[in-house]
Amino acid sequence: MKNKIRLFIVYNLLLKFLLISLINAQNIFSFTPQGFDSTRTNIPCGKIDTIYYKSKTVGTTRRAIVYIPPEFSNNKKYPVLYLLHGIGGDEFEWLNNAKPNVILDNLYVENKIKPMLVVMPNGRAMKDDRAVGNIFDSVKVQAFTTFEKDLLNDLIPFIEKNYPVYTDREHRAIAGLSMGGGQALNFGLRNIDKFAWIGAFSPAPNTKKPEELIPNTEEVRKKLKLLWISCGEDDNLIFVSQRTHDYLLKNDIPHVYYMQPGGHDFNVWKNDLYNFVQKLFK
Ligand code: FER
Repeated sequence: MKNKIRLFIVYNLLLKFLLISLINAQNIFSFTPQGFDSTRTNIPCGKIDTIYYKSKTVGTTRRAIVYIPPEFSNNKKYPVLYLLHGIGGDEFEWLNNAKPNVILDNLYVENKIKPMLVVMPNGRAMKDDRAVGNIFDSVKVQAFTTFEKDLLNDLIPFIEKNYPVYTDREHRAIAGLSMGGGQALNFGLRNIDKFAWIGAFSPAPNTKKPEELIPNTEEVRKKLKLLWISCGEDDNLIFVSQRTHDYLLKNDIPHVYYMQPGGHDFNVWKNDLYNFVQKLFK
């Protein structure tokens, strides 16, 4: 009899462990459900602002897109996600290809995200920042590096002056796709006093080499709230994610490493956005 009870307890514990693992795994590895990016009627909707800010870095007035969450109020304060585009994109790339406003509106109505502003800038910090001609031209690629200054010294101060947002690191996130993923890692990890949440979706070879990217392993281990690296399994750039992940593992730095089916495209990045924003500011 005693043995039977013992067996019963062990069996139950095992079952519980299995269920918890399954739920946890699903938390990270859940593919977008049907309708996640379909416009719903009769739900509160966010709004899209187009803003223009003076850039001392570039010497021009630059444009960015801002998603304002549903039920926005000037009497509240909001956290901010800075969401960056890829090498062939500009400030409209996310909006035109991923419907981030619809994805976030749907998550908000289901109580799955904190209300947040999403700022989508142009990460090619040069006078002519259009994605025309040879987008791999070294001057244009260099402009993705210059954007760190524009972001920190021009855009973030503009947002914080013109919107009711929190200004501490724990209420500021940076993420991006491909070149923007490299920027999110390079800028976020170098300015850990400014960003507590970092997401790299299929980061490109502009991502610094691991030793250069994270010389301060102890600080990163202690201070980061979320470090998210993901990539499509069939993406040619997967070596960038892999080498960064290996270094993080070796140095015991907690992070999400999310390999998903797919290539270098918006199916992957929409799935990233859907999952990443649910983890922010919580
Ligand atoms: C490269 C390959 C791809 C590179 C950048 C990319 C700077 C960027 C791709 C993208 O943003 O989609 O060698 O070098």
